[in-house]
Amino acid sequence: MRTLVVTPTYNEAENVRLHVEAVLARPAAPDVLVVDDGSPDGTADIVRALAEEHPGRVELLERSGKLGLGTAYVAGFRWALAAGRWDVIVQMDVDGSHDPASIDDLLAAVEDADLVLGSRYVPGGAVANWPWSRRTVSWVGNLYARQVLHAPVRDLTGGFKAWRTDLLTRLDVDSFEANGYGYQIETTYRALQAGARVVEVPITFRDRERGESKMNTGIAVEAVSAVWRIRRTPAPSARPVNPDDAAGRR
Ligand SMILES: Nc1nc2c(ncn2[C@@H]2O[C@H](COP(=O)(O)OP(=O)(O)OP(=O)(O)O)[C@@H](O)[C@H]2O)c(=O)[nH]1
Ligand SMILES: [Mg+2]
Repeated sequence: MRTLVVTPTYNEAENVRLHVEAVLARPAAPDVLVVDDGSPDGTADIVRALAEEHPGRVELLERSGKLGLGTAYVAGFRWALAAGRWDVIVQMDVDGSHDPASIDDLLAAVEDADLVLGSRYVPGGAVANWPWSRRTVSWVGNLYARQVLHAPVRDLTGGFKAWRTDLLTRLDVDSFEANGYGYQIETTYRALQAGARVVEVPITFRDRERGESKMNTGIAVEAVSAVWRIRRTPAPSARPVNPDDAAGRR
């Protein structure tokens, strides 16, 4: 399966080279797309150098300013679907929290699934070196979202996932609205609504060791109300389609 790993970055100059080289070295030989939001620390320059070192395997999508993780993924997915070169798209963070070695497990599972979630909360999954405060927020947030949405998955807020590109096409990535943690919840929920085969594989999540976290209380609070909006919004296939919109988007 031809695979692309999409990673959004904002001020990740200390992490991006390590991440890209580790991804390229996986046995499946994935390509990499970095979606950078004009990082002032020169993250994009490092990606440009990597693209020269690995011709045809490293792509950079630049946006003008920090516009949020959710819209970065939408832009990256849209770009990848338009290019049409990949069967599977993996999304993951750049900061070492998602171990590139786990890409192998996600890809093995996506042979028989449409969406694979790297999951901290199934047997074998774990969270390493997170303070109890973040563990609690994550655990409670997951429980809350799972209950409100009646979603039969253990890790709804994780950001390490492998998508079959045909599922993303079916879901219409432009319909994704949430931006922070809500984005992870929304996209997995849309897949469930669409009847996709969603599978969880265990991962160990590690706290970042370099660079600064972009997570803040506002992002967590946004997710609390986002869950209710996500529940109210019908599945993409059930929404009326304006033919003009649809033509303009593709
Ligand atoms: N392009 C882009 N990337 C972002 C933005 N916000 C965060 N990211 C990236 O998204 C990924 C996750 O962000 P983090 O800051 O690690 O957030 P987190 O993993 O929830 O929080 P920590 O565990 O504290 O690191 C990282 O690769 C970030 O560089 C943004 O606004 N635009
Ligand atoms: Mg992180």
